[in-house]
Amino acid sequence: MILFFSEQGKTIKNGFLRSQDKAGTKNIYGEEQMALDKWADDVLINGLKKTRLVRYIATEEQPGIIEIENPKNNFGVVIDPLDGSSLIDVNLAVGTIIGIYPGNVLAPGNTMIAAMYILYGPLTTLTLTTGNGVHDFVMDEKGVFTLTQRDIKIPDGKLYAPGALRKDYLPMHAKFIDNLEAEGYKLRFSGSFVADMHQILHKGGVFTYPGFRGKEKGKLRLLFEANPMGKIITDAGGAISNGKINILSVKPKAIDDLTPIYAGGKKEIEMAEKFMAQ
Ligand code: AFP
Repeated sequence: MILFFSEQGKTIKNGFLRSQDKAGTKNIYGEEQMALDKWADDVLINGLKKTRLVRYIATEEQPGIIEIENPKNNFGVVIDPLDGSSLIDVNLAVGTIIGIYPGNVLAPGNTMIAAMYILYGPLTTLTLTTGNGVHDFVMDEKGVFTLTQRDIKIPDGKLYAPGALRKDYLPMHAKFIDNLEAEGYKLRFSGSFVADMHQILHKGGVFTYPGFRGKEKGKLRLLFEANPMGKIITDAGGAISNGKINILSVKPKAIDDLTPIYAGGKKEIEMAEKFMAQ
């Protein structure tokens, strides 16, 4: 992990300073890549290759699963190197999401042994679970992380972070959102899944990027976004659903699978499933 922050003596801040441009290439979802997306991808992949600590690496920026030669362990890692990269040029918080499996990454999320995200905001923070609670760390100027909050549990709260355009909502989802609004939930959506989920984790409520008209599977990625975040929110006493079932029980078919997401407090996820079943 520290590699990501200190590659060639440069911190992540220097990475942000160095490049805020488009890379001129597209990822497997057809989305334009930022130079920083590619930089973060390279740093993480090369760092993992050097350590040989894992066998499989899949990232949001790569077309296939990378298998490392002569690995020391059988672990598989899924990485969204820079989540929320459309916010880089406006200096809003973005993140890195990582999930670790005991073996190949094309497995249900509930087989993950650890998950974490890093949030690059005014502070760089790390939120981590290895199955024994969710813990927050803050990074100092040397790249060293110090524990700031142990065993985080999602509180009751009334925030909602709704992705997609309202005009494209499916009818059941529209009713769910109407219900949240009627119950007094406050809107908080930045366009960075990591930043939005971090807020939900600490203040309570629900994040959703639903399936919508023309894209019934939604926009977010099962392997790189939903599953690691799903493990974190679940280990913090919350839940994650695709509107019908727990996302963590879904067996991925391919690394680029998409999924509708409802993630947050148990109460809100039960409410979402109730509305989506109508
Ligand atoms: P990137 O990782 O490609 O920047 O995508 C960000 C994201 O997957 C997620 O972080 C946001 O919640 C979502 O997209 C925002 O999507 P919209 O731009 O459609 O609001």
